[in-house]
Parts: sequence; C-alpha cells; structure tokens
Amino acid sequence: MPQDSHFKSTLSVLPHSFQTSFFNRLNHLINYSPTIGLMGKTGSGKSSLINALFQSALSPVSNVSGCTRQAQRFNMTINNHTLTFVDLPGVGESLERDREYHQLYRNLLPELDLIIWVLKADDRAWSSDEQCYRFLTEQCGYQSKRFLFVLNQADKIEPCRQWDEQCHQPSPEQAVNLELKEQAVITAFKPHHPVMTVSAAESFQLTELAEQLIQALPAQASSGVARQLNSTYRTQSVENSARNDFGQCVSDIVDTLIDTLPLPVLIKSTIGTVKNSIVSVAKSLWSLFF
Ligand SMILES: Nc1nc2c(ncn2[C@@H]2O[C@H](COP(=O)(O)OP(=O)(O)O)[C@@H](O)[C@H]2O)c(=O)[nH]1
Ligand SMILES: [Mg+2]
Repeated sequence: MPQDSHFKSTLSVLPHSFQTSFFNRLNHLINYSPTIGLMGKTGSGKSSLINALFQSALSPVSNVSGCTRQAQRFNMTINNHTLTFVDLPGVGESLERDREYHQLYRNLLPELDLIIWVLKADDRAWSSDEQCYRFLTEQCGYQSKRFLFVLNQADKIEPCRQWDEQCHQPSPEQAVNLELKEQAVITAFKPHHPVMTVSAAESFQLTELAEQLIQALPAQASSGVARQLNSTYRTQSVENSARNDFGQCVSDIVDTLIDTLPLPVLIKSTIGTVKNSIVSVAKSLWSLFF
C-alpha cells in the first residue's frame, strides 16, 4: 500500500495487528463507492444537474428491478473509483397501496448515501412530490437528513424574461420570487438541510450546491463524491469539508480498533495517545487519496 510509508513514523511503535487492521480499514474508506439517489419529476433537470456538477458523463448500468417498478442506475468512474446514481421512480405515482414500491424502496434505500430531490422553480404545485416524500419518510423510514432539496431552473421563475443572461443572475424581482419559492419548499417538506436554488442551464449557484452536497453527505461518502466533482466546483470549502469528514472517519476507525482488537490495556492507551497524530497524517494526505 502506498500510504504505508507516510504513516510509518507514527505507527511503527504500534503492534503489527493494529497496523494491518488499520490499513485494511483505511483502504476500505478510501475506496468507498458512494451512491446518490435522484428524485423529482421527469424534466426537472436531474440529469442536467449531475452533468453540470461532475467531471465525467453518466453511463447507464443495469436497472434495479422491483418487477414493474424500476429505478435506473447510472455511474461514473475516475481512476477506478466509481460514483453511482440511482434515478428513482415514484413522483406522480400512487404509492399508498403499492407493495412493489415498498419492496423496491426497502431494497434501495439502505444503499443510498443521500437523495437529491430536484424541484422545478416554476412549478405551481409539488403535491405529487410531497406525497412521495411522505411515503419515503413516513412509510419507508428514510430520515429527512438524507434528503437535499434543489430548486432548479431558477432562470424560469417569473418574470422569466428578466433573467440577466450576461451575468447569469435573476433580476431583483425574480430574486424575490425565488425567495418565496424557497420558503414554499421549506413549508411543504420541512427539509433538514438548506434548500438550494440553482439553474443547471445557467450555472447559477452550482458552487453553493456542490458545497452543500458535500456537507449533507455522510462522512464516509463525502470525499468519494468530492473526488468526482468538476474542478470548478471542487472549492476550498468542498475540500476542507471532505477532509474533515475523512479525519473523523479515520478517528472512528482507530476508536473501533481500540475497542475490538485483543490488545493489552497499556498498548490500547498508547494507541489512544497517538490517535490525533494518525488523524493529522491522514488529513494531510487527503488530496493524495482523493
Ligand atoms: N432553462 C433551463 N432548462 C433546464 C435547466 N435544467 C434542465 N433544463 C432543461 O430541462 C429539460 C429536462 O432536463 P433533464 O436534465 O433531462 O431532466 P430529468 O428528466 O430530471 O433528468 C432539458 O431540456 C434541459 O435542458 C435549467 O436550469 N434551466
Ligand atoms: Mg434524466
């Protein structure tokens, strides 16, 4: 493993069994392959957003089947690292008494790190989105912190003729209406994370979206997603946030090993005292890994 050498001075005093397990788990963490769910009506701009945010194009993989209810799987790969997207069906369907949807989501939800929910800014009503959201949170038990709501196509908000095409920004009047729409999303969905108002077509506030996405992702997934972002959106804030998550995961690994490895108490306390150095070394190597 190439990372062994960097950790040598910090880890050499520790037992071999610890070193082996540590590198094993570290490797696992570095190679974690994130999966993001996509929700929202057809035409809301899910594909456009993903194509704008990430470096590589999406390629279709096999479909995940729940008989007639299917979710489409896409992925992108850079240097052998894969990021998967699952285009989820459900918005606009009658879900309540549908056992196949239950089955599909029972299978799917546990593997999703986050669901990006795309709403169209100029849509008048999101009742079918709300219905589907309630189904996922109340009946399938998916937590609200696992959803990131995106208000896309901001350029289409009324008065849509006023969009500033030179600066790729809304007019003051549009900005007021976007703010109202954002409030409407908050009222309807009570989202855990801030609602991100963007335009995929106009590259409006995609930096903010990328930063919020990295923050919303679980710690073990954020670095693997940051790795795939378009360089424009791989900002300092994105990198810091992912690096800190990575440090947290490494710290958790050390804690777990202290708890689970059959080692003398004295050795365990020694590992505890070098934990911060291990985490520092790992964080300093973040850009090498990701
Ligand atoms: N004006 C505008 N059009 C958009 C925007 N995002 C997507 N579109 C267009 O909306 C249509 C549907 O987008 P697509 O990404 O295929 O939606 P999906 O069905 O949710 O994957 C396409 O014609 C896109 O070019 C946006 O922010 N502004
Ligand atoms: Mg699409």
